[in-house]
Amino acid sequence: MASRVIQRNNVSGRAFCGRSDPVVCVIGHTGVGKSAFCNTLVGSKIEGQEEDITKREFPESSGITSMTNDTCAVSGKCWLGKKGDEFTIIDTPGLGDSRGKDVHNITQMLRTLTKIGSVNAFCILFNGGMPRMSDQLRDMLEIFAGCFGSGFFNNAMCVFTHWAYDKKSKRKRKKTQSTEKDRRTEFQKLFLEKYNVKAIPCIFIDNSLDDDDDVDELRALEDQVGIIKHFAETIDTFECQDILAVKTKYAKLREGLEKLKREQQAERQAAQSARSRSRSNASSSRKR
Ligand SMILES: Nc1nc2c(ncn2[C@@H]2O[C@H](COP(=O)(O)OP(=O)(O)O)[C@@H](O)[C@H]2O)c(=O)[nH]1
Ligand SMILES: [Mg+2]
Repeated sequence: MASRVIQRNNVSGRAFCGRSDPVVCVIGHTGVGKSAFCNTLVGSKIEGQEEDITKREFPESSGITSMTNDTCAVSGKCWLGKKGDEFTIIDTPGLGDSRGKDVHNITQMLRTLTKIGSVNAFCILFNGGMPRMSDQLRDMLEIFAGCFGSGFFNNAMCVFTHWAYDKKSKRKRKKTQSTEKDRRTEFQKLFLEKYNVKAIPCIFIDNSLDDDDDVDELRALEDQVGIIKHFAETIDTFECQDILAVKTKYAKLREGLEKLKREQQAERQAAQSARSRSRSNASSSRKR
């Protein structure tokens, strides 16, 4: 059994400052499989340690309500349960939250991301069985681009979950013209038209696989996860420290973001005065 070194961190603290490992942030609609995907990435499921999905490293939902209430980051030293280089995965609450907490969730997500400071890969998740760009996801992408700048899309990739690799599923997809190639063409066109993003990478994942599943299916999953890992390790890090503009149709969200922006400015001013204080202390001690 693969060994794992996972450390759950409280993202409201400063645990991540100065970190240099790749950071993967997972976003998308409630129920698309974000938490399950995080478990796939860390290998929580492959190990089969937690039969109860609500008790996995990233608790998954067994119904339509979201199990993920807070943006939550986990650092570890494994991909797919195999020991390797350090990385951090950020799971986020879903959009279209069944309890109507989208505005709160997005504000909290942006707050956490500005604290963490940088992200390598933003994985935008879709349910591969019925992928669609929901209004909530569209709004969220626009909010992210509005807050962090459209450069955020350079670090984005589309991940399609519920993508079974067994022969029957593959045959069915071929018949219904919903193969990997079809989805890729469709979504790359959509992202190009909507957000001017060229050739966004598209990945296909089956989160339900277990380590006693078919070898070819596990290999297909490994290949796809390998692409994400390579992307996160090689792409220029995206810095999300600065909230740029706060233009959104949600009044409450705008309020929260404006508060966040003021906090950032106050933090920057405090840091600047601390720097000038220490400079003047140093120069007066040199004179003495
Ligand atoms: N068969 C299958 N089930 C999945 C897959 N991804 C997620 N699920 C299941 O879908 C449900 C919702 O997943 P969850 O990760 O909680 O969704 P979230 O709200 O986006 O975090 C859970 O019961 C998962 O076990 C997948 O790729 N294949
Ligand atoms: Mg979740």
